[in-house]
Amino acid sequence: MKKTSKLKHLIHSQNLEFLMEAHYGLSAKIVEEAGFKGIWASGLSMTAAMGVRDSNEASWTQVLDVLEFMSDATSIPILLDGDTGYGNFNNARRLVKKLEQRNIAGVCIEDKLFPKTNSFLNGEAQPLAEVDEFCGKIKAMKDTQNDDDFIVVARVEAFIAGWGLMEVLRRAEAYRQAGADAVLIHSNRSDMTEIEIFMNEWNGRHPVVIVPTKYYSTPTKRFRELGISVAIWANHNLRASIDAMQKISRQIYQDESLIGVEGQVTTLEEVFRLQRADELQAAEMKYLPSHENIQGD
Ligand code: SPV
Ligand code: MG
Repeated sequence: MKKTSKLKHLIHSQNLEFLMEAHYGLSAKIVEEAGFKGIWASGLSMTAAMGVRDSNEASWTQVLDVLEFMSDATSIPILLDGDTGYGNFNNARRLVKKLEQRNIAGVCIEDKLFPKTNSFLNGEAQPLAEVDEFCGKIKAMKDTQNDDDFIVVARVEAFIAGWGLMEVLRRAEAYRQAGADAVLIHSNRSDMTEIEIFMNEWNGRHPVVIVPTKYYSTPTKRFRELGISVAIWANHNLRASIDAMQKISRQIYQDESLIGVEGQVTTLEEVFRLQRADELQAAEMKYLPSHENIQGD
């Protein structure tokens, strides 16, 4: 099945489904091996891994380069966190074209202004896009896609910006009518109350995606009860790897030795396995001239 169709199935499945964050080829592969059916290419995580801020400091083509490695390394679909679409409708539709060329299954755009800032940084101070302008962007993206199953998710930032339920509903409905395949309702509260009141009013109109980073203590069964389609674990590979890298760097710095760490880190054999070194060895046997043949020339 095409990656786009796989993501479409996830979004329309009757069960709660999950996307797990990855931020480069290796982490994408690790997500697939863990059993996940899809990947969230997180803007926060990809930019943090590049050493820059989540404020469009990385150009969209630099993001595309990372995505290409992620896509090549995996067979499960990737949903790109496409920020605001990196400009107006024209930039966003060109993004769709380039994503399809790289076999990325879908993109999520948020109704903020370029350059954006992460929702958890001073969220209420962030201006939102005009609804009509954002709807035009969604339409342009849907009109541009070649593959009918390519997914566009519209992310509503009105709760984050402090606008309240009526504005969230107005925007979600407008984005649904503009052709978005799902709406992502974001909240920075530590409980799920905003999502709950939205789901009650929304009444199953269209698939809903959530990012429970801040309300992490809510049991997953509550997402199911509310009829959420997809939950995104948005940044946990990044955060786990930061912790691991900080610990190992500090220890090696202090010890000036590897004696104490060898047993704590992944073996080189595991690194080679993840890189599929065996496939290259087999290919060399098949395609490189053998030593005897070279000598015989
Ligand atoms: C991301 O992962 O970059 C997201 C989700 O956009 S959040 O950080 O919660 O805004
Ligand atoms: Mg983001």
